[in-house]
Amino acid sequence: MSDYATILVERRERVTLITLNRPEALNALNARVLDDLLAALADFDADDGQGCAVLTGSAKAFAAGADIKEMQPLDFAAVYGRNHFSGYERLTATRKPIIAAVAGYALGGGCELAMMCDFILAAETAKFGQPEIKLAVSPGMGGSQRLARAVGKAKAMEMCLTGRMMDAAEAERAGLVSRIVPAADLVEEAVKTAATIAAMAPLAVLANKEMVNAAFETTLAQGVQFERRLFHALFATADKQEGMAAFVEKRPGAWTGR
Ligand code: CO8
Repeated sequence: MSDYATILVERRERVTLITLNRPEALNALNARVLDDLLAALADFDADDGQGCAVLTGSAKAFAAGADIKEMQPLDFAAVYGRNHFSGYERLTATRKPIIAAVAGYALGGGCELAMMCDFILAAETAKFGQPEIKLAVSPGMGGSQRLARAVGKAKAMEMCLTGRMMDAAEAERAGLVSRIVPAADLVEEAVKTAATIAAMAPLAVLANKEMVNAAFETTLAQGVQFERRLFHALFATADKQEGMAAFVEKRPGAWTGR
């Protein structure tokens, strides 16, 4: 457990479980949530004992968006002048993987936060949406870009222009979530998946995350070249020697992270 005001942080062996904890506001994202998340993820990334994180909310809401009551008094000068909400982008600099475990509402900034994670596991109760247009604004934390990349232009455009929500089944069909699990099992299943990742050789985990992310930033030829360079680089690690020896000797690998 932790001293954060808006999140709970728990270490389960090599998995860090972060739970958004503003039940009075359906986990709406305010400035304090951002500070807490940045601090918790920086600790997680720096801790050699931790291999994968899970970010979750409550049964009712992963997060119902940016905190509308905090945004209400702000004008253009306030948000543009301070580059409001740009801090959330810093979460994507986390080098180890983060799984979003989404039950209930993931709306606006909540949907955007889930999409900043490396993949999304959804409970059958999950509902995703970018309803900002109903407030006469728009996504502001990457939603228009990441949703379009995740589900394609047609669905992303319809969701941003109408504010309609996508349920878990549609989100899985569209490729927004990796899979759907029963709501009662969501956190345990996400932690189990995170433990599987955290049990892999740490440098290979970083490299795999980095190369999949490169697919969204490069041409195909550049991405394939980047992948091959990282693949070659992994042959310089002690864990590669161990991993292949362990396979041949029919035993589990014992990683050193070197
Ligand atoms: N911000 C602040 N408080 C919220 C938010 C929110 N986003 N969502 C819910 N709450 C509060 C409610 O005000 C309510 O508080 P109170 O009891 O004090 O009135 C409490 O949480 C419970 O909510 P409801 O009573 O509304 O619960 P319902 O079950 O009736 O409805 C909904 C659930 C449908 C999720 C409803 O709460 C809702 O529509 N919420 C707002 C959803 C939304 O519009 N999200 C987008 C916000 S804008 C955004 O995210 C922009 C991101 C980019 C910002 C970039 C800035 C530059």
